Amino acid sequence: MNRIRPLDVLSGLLAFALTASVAELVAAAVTIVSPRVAVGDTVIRLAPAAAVHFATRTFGTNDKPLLLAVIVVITLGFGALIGGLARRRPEASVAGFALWWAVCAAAVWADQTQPAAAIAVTGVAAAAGWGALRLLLTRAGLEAPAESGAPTLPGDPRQRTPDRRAFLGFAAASAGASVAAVVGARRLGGRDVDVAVERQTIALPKPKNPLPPVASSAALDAVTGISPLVTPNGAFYRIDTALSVPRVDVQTWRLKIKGMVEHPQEFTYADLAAMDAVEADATMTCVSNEVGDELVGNARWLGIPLPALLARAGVKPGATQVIGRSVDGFTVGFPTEVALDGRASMVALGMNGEALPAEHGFPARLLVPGLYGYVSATKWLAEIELTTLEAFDAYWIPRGWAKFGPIKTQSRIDVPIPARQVVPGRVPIAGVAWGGIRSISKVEVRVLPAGAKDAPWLTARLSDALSQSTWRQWVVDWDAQPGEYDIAVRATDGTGATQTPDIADVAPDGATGWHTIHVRVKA
Ligand SMILES: Nc1nc2c(c(=O)[nH]1)N[C@H]1C(S)=C(S)[C@@H](COP(=O)(O)O)O[C@H]1N2
Ligand SMILES: [Mo]
Repeated sequence: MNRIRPLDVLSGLLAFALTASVAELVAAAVTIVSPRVAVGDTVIRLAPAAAVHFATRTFGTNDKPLLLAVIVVITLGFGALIGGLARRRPEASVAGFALWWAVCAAAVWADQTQPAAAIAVTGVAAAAGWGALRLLLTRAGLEAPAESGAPTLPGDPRQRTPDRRAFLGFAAASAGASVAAVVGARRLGGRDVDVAVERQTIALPKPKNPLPPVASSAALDAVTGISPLVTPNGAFYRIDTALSVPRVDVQTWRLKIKGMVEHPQEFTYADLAAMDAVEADATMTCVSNEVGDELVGNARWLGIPLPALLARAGVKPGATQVIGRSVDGFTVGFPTEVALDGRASMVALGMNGEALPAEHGFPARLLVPGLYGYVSATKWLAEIELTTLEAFDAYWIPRGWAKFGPIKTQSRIDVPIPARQVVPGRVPIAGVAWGGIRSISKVEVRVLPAGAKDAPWLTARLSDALSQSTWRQWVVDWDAQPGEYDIAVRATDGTGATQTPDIADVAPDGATGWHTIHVRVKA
């Protein structure tokens, strides 16, 4: 019983093939570097410079593919070895997969400094391969036929001889799964796109209506702790369902306009950039923003007006809904009439003077001022589809959120910070307030001493309204005396409607209530 059985060798090879391909697929799905590539990078990094030079000279630009091919061959050879040993030394198979896991996880980790993803992705792949090996070995005859002693009876579990049919079935399934995983990994595509480079090299269109730079006199940015009037891109909140940020290749990216239109359209990035672009200041916020929370930001957007794009396509009568679909399948939907009512709806390409950051939808996203993001702001936009309101519910609608999502008027206190003690004296109470496309006409603050029933509402000083669709900063100078206070804020929008004190949960259509904080002023 010392001979190595070919079926075991084949099992090991197939199991490691599965491990390697599952690793490719999962890595592509979460857009981290594939273990194969990471190991290749590590080899290149660790190899003596002379060896790298030799390889490049000898194999030319094929050195990388060759290295990757060598890694595959070594992996499969290692698998064959482990398979051959597994029957007599079951611990060898565990050790083999553990070794593969350790090497690949370390290489991915070193490449991307994402330890959790590195360990998880390679761990899943190793587990899949190990499971496959167990299944295959069982079909190849897990128990050795009894060598000595009493002859086994038919039906004795030890009498398992290879069940070649079952083995072949499992072997084919394993090989098929490997091929499917590799194909899937390829199709997930875009893996090698470096958005950072694309963003730098892309030419943003020049706006037809360049807005003047935001004057420092327009803002209350000097108030310590207040949200800046324009949120820097790096500080802009991020909300999406994407497990990892889609990396879109702007060269192959297309924006389609389809559905109930006379002339379906397909634009390249260059096509869009050649159209008349506009700038608009708009505040965006998430329907799941709790009262006083931070899922809100204000930016200067640059893009192609949605009405112009829809006019090119020719919206058919009865097309009451616009759907925005992203490269990863996420959808939003909003009424066509909202897109055309004069607000600055656009396919945005730029944010605060830069190409959209990857996290915020590079290369293009929808922006519809006055609507919550979940019904309007598709990032990594791939398609605009015209349909009816009845025919389609976008991503979040069946999940318990309202079909229509106009932004509710809200205000937030940024300072003072409740957890910190306040020193007596002049203390600014300040924050931001927003009202969808209705702007903000007034913000009031009430400082209620502990135990008091009522206190006057103090009118806050406001920053300029950059547009009807942006938030305004506000500040009240408070002469803080020792004691405890509940400070509340309420905003009135441009229509004269004041925020309701009634508390509503974020679901289904946005939170209401006055943001109130409790502060202690030192004695
Ligand atoms: N592709 C895609 N776009 C999306 C989402 C998403 O999950 N996927 N989430 C939306 C939601 S709920 C909000 S609030 C905004 C947030 O945009 P931001 O991350 O740029 O702030 O994006 C919207 N666009
Ligand atoms: Mo959202």
